[in-house]
Amino acid sequence: TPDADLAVVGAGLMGAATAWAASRRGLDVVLLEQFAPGHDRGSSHGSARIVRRAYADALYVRMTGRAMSLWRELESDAHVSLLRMTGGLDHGAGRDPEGIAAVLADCGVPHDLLSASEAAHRWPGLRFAGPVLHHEEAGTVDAARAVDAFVRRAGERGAQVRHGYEVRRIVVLGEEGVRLEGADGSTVTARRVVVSAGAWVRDLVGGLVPLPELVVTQQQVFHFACGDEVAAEWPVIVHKADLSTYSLPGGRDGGPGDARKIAEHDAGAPTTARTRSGTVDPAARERITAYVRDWLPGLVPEPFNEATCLYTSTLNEDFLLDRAGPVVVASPCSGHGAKFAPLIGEWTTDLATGRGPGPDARFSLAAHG
Ligand code: PYC
Repeated sequence: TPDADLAVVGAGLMGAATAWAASRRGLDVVLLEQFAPGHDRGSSHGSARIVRRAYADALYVRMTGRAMSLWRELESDAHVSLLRMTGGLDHGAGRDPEGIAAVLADCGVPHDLLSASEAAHRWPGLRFAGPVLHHEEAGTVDAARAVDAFVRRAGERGAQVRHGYEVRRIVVLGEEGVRLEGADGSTVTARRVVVSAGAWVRDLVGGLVPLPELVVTQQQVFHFACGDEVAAEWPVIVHKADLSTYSLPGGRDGGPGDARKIAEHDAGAPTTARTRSGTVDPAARERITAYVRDWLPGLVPEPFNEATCLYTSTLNEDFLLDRAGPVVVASPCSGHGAKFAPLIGEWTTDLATGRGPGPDARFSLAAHG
């Protein structure tokens, strides 16, 4: 008999959420992570990620609703506070606030459209040009604490959690499941495996699953101190004009929230998990500093901290969630998956067990061609 019903490779947000969902359904789970808890080598470190309902796509809007309820379930299950609701703003012609408003209206998500001057009056220290979409059901989730909460509650339900365990190879054993071969020479067997390894996904399953083209990029984030306490209360913001940016309350990763984390969404440099530099490009720092002076003049205009992280993206930024034999591929989340983590955990468990609604067909291997 296998060592576990389900092995999960990678204990970032998606793997941790899978271990939580699967252990809540009574599965015998082993969660394997190559690095130490809280490591900063992947995509799930730091305190702040955006949660929001605003998408120009009804599928994602509906998913945000289910994810939001599941975040609340995790908070109550783990007795921790993870969400900080600030409201959200979307603006800039490239973001199409009116188009998103129409989708939110169809999906029954409360929102309002403000003129640039109404928004500037309501949030002093921010600048706007053109209509601004505001919705209340947005804010941040503390990613690092969320991973801890998922893993702790999975462990308390019997999941084996092994940090510092590097899976070198996954061998499919047909109907019997999989054998995972560790760098230390040991093996783990399981009926199914969920591979939620972010930027390491191709190394692990490239030979087993027909993966579509995936691009790993090193993203660069900057922290700016709030010039006054009003800025600490600003909503999360997604802005697409000359640059495509997001900004949210959040201090130096893990630190207090009296600062803003600001970054470009689409300016990451292609890299790999093993060769990334881990250092910020000075040109990116200059672009964001100029952007802050222009659009967020209420902040102290020089970053006091900076960091890098990885995105692993599909070409159209739809998630990749599917199963080939006993192997479930969880995500690449294309830089916008954090807010959906507990829902993705449900879906990967559905895929592994063959029970439950599972993800939309848009996230299948076939849909990604
Ligand atoms: O999806 O809101 C988002 C997001 C923010 C930063 C990266 N993705």
